[in-house]
Amino acid sequence: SVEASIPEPQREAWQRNQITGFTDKDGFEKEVVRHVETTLARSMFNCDEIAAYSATSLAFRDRLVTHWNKTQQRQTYRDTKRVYYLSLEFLMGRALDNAMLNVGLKDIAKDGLSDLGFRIEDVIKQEHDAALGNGGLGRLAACFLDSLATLNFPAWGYGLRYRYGIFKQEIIDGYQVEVPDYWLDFNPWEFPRHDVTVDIQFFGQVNKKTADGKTVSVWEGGEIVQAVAYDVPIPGYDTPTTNNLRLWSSKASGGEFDFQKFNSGDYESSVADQQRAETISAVLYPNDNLERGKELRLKQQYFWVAASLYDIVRRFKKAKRPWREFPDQVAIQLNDTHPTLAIVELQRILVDIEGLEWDVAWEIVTSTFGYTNHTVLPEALEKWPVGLVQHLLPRHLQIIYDINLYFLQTVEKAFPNDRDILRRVSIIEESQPKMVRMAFLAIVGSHKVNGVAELHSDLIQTTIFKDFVAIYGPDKFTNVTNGITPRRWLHQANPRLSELIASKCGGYEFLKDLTLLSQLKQHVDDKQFRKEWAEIKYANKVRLAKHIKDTTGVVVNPAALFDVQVKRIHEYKRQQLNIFGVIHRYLTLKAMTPEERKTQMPRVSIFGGKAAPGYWMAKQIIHLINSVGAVVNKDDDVGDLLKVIFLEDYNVSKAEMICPASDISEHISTAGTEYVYLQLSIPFISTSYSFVENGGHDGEAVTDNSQRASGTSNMKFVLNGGLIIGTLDGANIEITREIGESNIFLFGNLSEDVEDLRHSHTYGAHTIDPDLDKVFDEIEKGTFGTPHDFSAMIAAVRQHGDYYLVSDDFHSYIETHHLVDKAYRNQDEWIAKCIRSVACMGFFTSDRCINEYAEEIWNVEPLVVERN
Ligand code: IMP
Ligand code: B1N
Repeated sequence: SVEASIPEPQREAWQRNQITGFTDKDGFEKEVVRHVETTLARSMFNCDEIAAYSATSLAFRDRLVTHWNKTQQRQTYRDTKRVYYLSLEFLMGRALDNAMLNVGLKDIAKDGLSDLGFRIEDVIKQEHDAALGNGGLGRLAACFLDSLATLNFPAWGYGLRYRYGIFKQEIIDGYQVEVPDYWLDFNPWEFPRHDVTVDIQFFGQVNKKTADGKTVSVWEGGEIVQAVAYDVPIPGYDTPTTNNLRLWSSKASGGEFDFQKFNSGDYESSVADQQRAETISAVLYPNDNLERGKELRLKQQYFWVAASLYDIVRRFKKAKRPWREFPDQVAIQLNDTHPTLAIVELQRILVDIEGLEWDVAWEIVTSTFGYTNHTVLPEALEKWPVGLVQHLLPRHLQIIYDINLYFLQTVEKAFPNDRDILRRVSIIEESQPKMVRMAFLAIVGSHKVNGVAELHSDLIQTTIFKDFVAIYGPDKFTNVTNGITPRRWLHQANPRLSELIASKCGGYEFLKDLTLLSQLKQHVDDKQFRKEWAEIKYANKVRLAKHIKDTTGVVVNPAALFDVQVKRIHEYKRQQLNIFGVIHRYLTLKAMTPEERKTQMPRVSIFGGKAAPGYWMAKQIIHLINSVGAVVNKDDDVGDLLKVIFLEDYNVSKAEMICPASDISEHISTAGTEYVYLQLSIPFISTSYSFVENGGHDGEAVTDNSQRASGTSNMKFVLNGGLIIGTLDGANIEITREIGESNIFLFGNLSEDVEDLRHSHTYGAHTIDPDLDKVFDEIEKGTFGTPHDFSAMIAAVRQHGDYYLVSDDFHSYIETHHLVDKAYRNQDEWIAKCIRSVACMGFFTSDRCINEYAEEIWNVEPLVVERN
């Protein structure tokens, strides 16, 4: 056993000195003071809030490390199957608050910090978000880590340790300005593992060598970059299980620069080599749902995948099991196609390095991997030019060709009379230049493929992956509807609501079993309960109003209806529809008499989100929102009746403040496309809607129909007692199924009409909605600044076919907002709707997702670590 390897007296000495960690306020304070004085070398005379944050984090980190070690030892000792979640993005947000809540010692920390002269809220705010992701995909990975640990699964995340996460957004004169996010100045949550390094090879050539009568391919030459591991502990909620997120950082191999060059006086190029190596993990690509085919991106992918696999294989080999047991010990999940090279790399390790037969190796590989697809839009699917892969990874390209060859042979056998299917499903697209289709490679190399919402999973099986369903049968394809962690998105973000819910649901068990929320239904008619619920919402709005005042200078009335749209800025997400709607509201208010105005419902329209730096139209949308705000917010005619706010630098920690403060949130992307048409009946929705896949547009502008995939912020808003206005899209549909049609504001053209509508825009006279026309006229009059600044947004609707159907949906959007205003007047009924909705949100916990993955895809069991 593990213990027996250490001699008795030594073991005793270790055990005698075991670190137990603080359990009460005095213990906590001692640890904080010790860290302030020794680790930080400061004192009570110069302990500011940042120092208090650092010392508190270090105190909690120490506790986590003890559990982390035990968890890892236990997993190694039990030799159970582990899950490895490979994601190029982990949008973690802040760690301290989460650690305090998950460990269950936040109250102790609060009292202890107060003794030492600090308010815990102020201390928490000092932390810089870990923003290693763009949006939904990265945040999903973070929620999954939380659930994996909470449910006691032996699981590791593997990612890249970007020096710069997603940029910080500043709004200057109404425009987005990107500022680098250097977040690593002081990060108490990571442990550099300078002893855990992997040499990663790039470029070079492949040579055939014969040894013992066997010919093997040897990849030689090229350059080596070193991967260094940084570990981040991931605490589960109310469990000692603490998993690991391992992030790789790149470094010139050998650690230093090339001394030969240095000695010969070639300083600059030796420094350049060093910098080139470090460039690999320097920066997160800031595009959401867009692959731009940059060589550095492919380098990032291989660097991260190769280091992770080396680590996984090394760990497997420690137990000295036969190779065929690899899939019994290891499940690897590919978060989108970004880590698809892992399939090729494992095959290379098994065949070239470990000397396994191709077929034996391939069986192991395909049993190990699972692939999650997050988007159906063909243009958004990752493809790499064959020439680039050849240049960077010559051996991998050969293996890809072999994988493809064997795959196409089996297809040919199964479909002997169908030549065209071979062209359609080939991993190599015969285009100019030839391309490697990563999604197809991911499907062929995995045993399961899943989509992220029911509709989305149906869609991939009937459209983009249809041929693969015919080839492999339907069982290879499945659905795991996305979810969110209720620990961060309810308990941490909205502690008072969490407490109120706990008082009605038999304590905090619901945080581990979210279906327990259904007990709230019994209390919908409880007047006192509703009153408390409303008070909490109001307090959350006051908190957001204060933030708005502090950051924008605009005073908003917390009693107004808060209408929120926060997400990445994309034309398909239609922030432009929202702001045109706001202008329409403004014009309507302006046209009213003071008497009429008195009858209107006050509104605060809140926007937030980043535009990809190269996405010009998205940046114009941000500019219009700010320009409208500048005019409306100082117009005394409307006063409190309308305020327009753009919140700078939307990120995870801001989302935690915004979600609990929304009355209504907007999830309003277009339904429609030119080339794929689907008719699906949705039994629980009374009107017969149908669905059309989104797509077809010019490269840079939008390559995202992700809302059709799932969308996860909608879940966060509803879980926090807000209602939503939305189109029938991804998870909106399942939310409707759970909470009922009467608790959601659905609008928009039925997608069966979309094709015709688009067609008429292009070929007929496109009649713009008269109200929208007025909005455009007002913009063109210069009411909101230089009209030229917004001419492209208007032209997109008037002249360029209105691809996103802004005009077609405008009327129904405005009408639905009237319904929202009307419903909000009846506060009692509104609150009842909110409570009923929350009661039905149990399905959307990421715990449910993880259990489904574990059972259907990974075949792993939880491993409970004993408490001490
Ligand atoms: P790795 O699997 O070698 O990367 O180790 C991961 C973590 O598991 C280590 O940091 C240890 O905490 C733990 N661990 C690894 N090997 C052993 C072992 O043989 N006995 C106990 N714990 C181990
Ligand atoms: O993944 C989320 C979904 O909830 C969203 O609907 C979807 O938009 C999002 C390439 C992506 N799909 N594809 C991406 C991100 C970055 C990148 O470089 C693609 N993100 C999604 C979670 O399932």
